[in-house]
Amino acid sequence: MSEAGGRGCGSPVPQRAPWSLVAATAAFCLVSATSVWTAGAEPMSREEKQKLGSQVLEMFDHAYGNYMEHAYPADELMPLTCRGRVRGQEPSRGDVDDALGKFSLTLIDSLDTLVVLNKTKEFEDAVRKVLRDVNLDNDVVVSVFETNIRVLGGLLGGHSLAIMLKEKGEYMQWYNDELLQMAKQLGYKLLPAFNTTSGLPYPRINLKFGIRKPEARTGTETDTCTACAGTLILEFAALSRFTGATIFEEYARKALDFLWEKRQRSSNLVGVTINIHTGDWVRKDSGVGAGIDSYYEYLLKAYVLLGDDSFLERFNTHYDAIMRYISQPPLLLDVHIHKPMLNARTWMDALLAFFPGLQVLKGDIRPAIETHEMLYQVIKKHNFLPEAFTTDFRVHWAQHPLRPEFAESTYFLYKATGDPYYLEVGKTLIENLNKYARVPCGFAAMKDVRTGSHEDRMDSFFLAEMFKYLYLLFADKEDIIFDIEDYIFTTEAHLLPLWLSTTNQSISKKNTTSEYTELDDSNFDWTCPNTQILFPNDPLYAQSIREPLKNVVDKSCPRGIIRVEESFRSGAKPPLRARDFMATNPEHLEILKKMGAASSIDAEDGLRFMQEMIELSSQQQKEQQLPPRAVQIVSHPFFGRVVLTAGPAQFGLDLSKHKETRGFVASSKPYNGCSELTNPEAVMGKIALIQRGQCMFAEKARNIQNAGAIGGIVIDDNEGSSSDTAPLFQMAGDGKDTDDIKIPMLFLFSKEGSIILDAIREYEEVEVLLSDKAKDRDPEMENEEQPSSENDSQNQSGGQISSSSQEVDLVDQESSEENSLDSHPESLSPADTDNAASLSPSEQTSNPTENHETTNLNGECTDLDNQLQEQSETEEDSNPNVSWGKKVQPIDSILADWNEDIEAFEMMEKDEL
Ligand code: DMJ
Repeated sequence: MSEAGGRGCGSPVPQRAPWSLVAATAAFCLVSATSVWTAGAEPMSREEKQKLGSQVLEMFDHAYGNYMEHAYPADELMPLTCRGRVRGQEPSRGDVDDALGKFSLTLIDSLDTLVVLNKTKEFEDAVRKVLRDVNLDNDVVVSVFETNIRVLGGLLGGHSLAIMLKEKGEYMQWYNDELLQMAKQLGYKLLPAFNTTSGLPYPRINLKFGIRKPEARTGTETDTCTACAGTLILEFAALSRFTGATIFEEYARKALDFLWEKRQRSSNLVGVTINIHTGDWVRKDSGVGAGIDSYYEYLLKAYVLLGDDSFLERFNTHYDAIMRYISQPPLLLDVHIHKPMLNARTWMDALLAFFPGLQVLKGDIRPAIETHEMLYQVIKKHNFLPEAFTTDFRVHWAQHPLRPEFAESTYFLYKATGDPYYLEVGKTLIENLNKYARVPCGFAAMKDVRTGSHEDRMDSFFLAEMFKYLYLLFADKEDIIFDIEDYIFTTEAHLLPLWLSTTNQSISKKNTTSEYTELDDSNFDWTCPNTQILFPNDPLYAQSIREPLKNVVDKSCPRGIIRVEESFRSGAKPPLRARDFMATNPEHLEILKKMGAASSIDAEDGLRFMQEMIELSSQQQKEQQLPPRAVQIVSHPFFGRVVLTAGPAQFGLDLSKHKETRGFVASSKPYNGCSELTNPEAVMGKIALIQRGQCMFAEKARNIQNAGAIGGIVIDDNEGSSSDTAPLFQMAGDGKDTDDIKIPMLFLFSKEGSIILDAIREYEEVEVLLSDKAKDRDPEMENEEQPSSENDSQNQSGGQISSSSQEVDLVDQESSEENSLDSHPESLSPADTDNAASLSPSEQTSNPTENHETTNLNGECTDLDNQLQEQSETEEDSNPNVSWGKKVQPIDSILADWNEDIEAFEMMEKDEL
């Protein structure tokens, strides 16, 4: 047990915290909650927990084994193409690639997971490989934040457990702090990033050349995110305390001090991005998700690890502000730092799913249960948490890169409440991962949770965090070979020992500013909440908090309604919302004129209105586009596990309205499909593969249809193109009547197309399913050891166009005659790949009220909600295009008129900062 300083549990004497509770659950203010929970969900038997634990181990082996076999020493596994992702050899994905430093990222990030999962032998091998193979001196520009949390954190977590094992006397007897030496080398490589007047680090650094040298190719950036600058203290302090080199902790403290200084003084919130030279907030919106998340996490955990009260003071100040402005239970909504009553967005991002876990650490269980339950409802609807979802729980960004935050919060809530409900939640996560993300070569990120399509990506945090939290959720004390309660989890779930708090702590108070020692701390929580209050003599307490939220996703109300309702009830007229605006309504025009001119409240309404208009406009544009489709490979050895993101066509069979089309694939001759096929016998009754280019998409469709094909897949001729890096588009017609095209047509980028072409080369017969949403894999599918014969496939119901109805959805298209001379003469329009607003027509009509209802905690909509709902439904139902036109048209002119107001508003913001 550690002797860490600071005040924690155990009021009234400010005694040492019972740190054994601190790390394991990271719940420093919680009693072991198994003693708290006494009833509610059915308890899970030890056998069932062990079964689930073994399942997690098997899944880890599948992910780690495939990485080691197909990708190592590359940074990451590409699980669809079964190879390593080497930076520079794949098309750039932008910022995401800044995590890749050619330093075997996944191996380093997995080190301490191996020990937690009791794979000590594999850990020993992995450490040897890191020492033998990893080079930290590559000429590559990496993210300082990602390198810190994943690589420095990974090396330190590995070192922490290596010395623990060595001390136990069986494994790692040869170990001589080699990982720590590597960590120190890496620490020194990151230090030049801090060479700014503010002390905030540059966001990127060249591992070989640093920042300044011309060869560095970085150092011109002016902005960084708050989390990027504020998520260093745990790793840097650990490095200082392990090695005695104080400089790392000093630099990390200085960056934190600067961020604290720059907090917006009246709201006590921080923005998302900050200028590293001037300290001005660049993005003044504030939430607990992307861009800020781990800044808050590290303030509280720095207090836990380092025992420095100033970190707790800062955390509590921010937490108070978060709960006052951002928390709108069960939602956590971004606001403006200087106008914190003004929502900055109408959607939430997936990263905020860590927050309930942090609230457990803080000891604030009720809102943690609420937010977690809301997130779980979203997951139950989409199988995974989409990267972003709206306040009425529609998908906003449809990807899901297998993020671990929700599993993390589930684990901490289970530790805090002991409620077996959270074990059932964990079981669902395991099932969904196996059912929807597992592919023959690992686990693939979801490209689109709505279609079930995959991305060729398995991020290292999946191994660093997901398996750790899932395993620990089901593990009993005796299932782990060391006492996890002696450690704290970093944001990447790396383990740092709590005894560091008393080691080499000479510098811990050096850089404290005078200001926060003068703060009135009478409002700060120094002691833990009373469990009698947390669980007030009611064993069903947690359940009673969750219960009213059970239908929150299915019966959701228009966004932002809570605050509108509040003002309505208080007698004030509700502000004009963008979605309700009608340019023909004189009252609306009058309100518009007033906005920004009369009072600050009007100005707030004006700013919100403008934001909503912009969002609405882009949403509406996307709503007119078709959502992406899925090509699922169902034959051996894929059995439906690989799902490729495909672009839809504006002609042919509409897969969102008809059953999927299933069939074997065959290449057409000529491959471009621009003339009558010379191999009709090969494509007859099959899904024809055609190369993009040389003629219109519709022409290709007609040629393969005439040859007897039951569907078509157009494969991009731009080598290397991929839906990971290029926006998907829908194939438009040729400007003529396309009613004659009855078969479904989908588009695949070159990389996704080659997965099918490679499969043909290897397995000859490849069967696919074309659909709007991947079909659930069932055991039957996987039991089909051999692909069925060609004739069989034609006899299957799915082997033909599946529906008797031959209606084709006509989309108003513009003729693109001039395009026909181009090498890509097809008519293109962007497809909605990432915005939930474009639900498929079937989704839009299956539950017409779904997107407009909201619910109070009793699951009922209020009168106001219904009025708004009716209004918006009438407008949309009558004629969507007309209503779009009416709303979209005036935006530009309105914005132009408002330029002055915006400038005035910005001046106001500046003055207040
Ligand atoms: C992880 O790398 C870390 O948890 C980080 O703080 C943000 N989230 C990713 C995984 O989603």
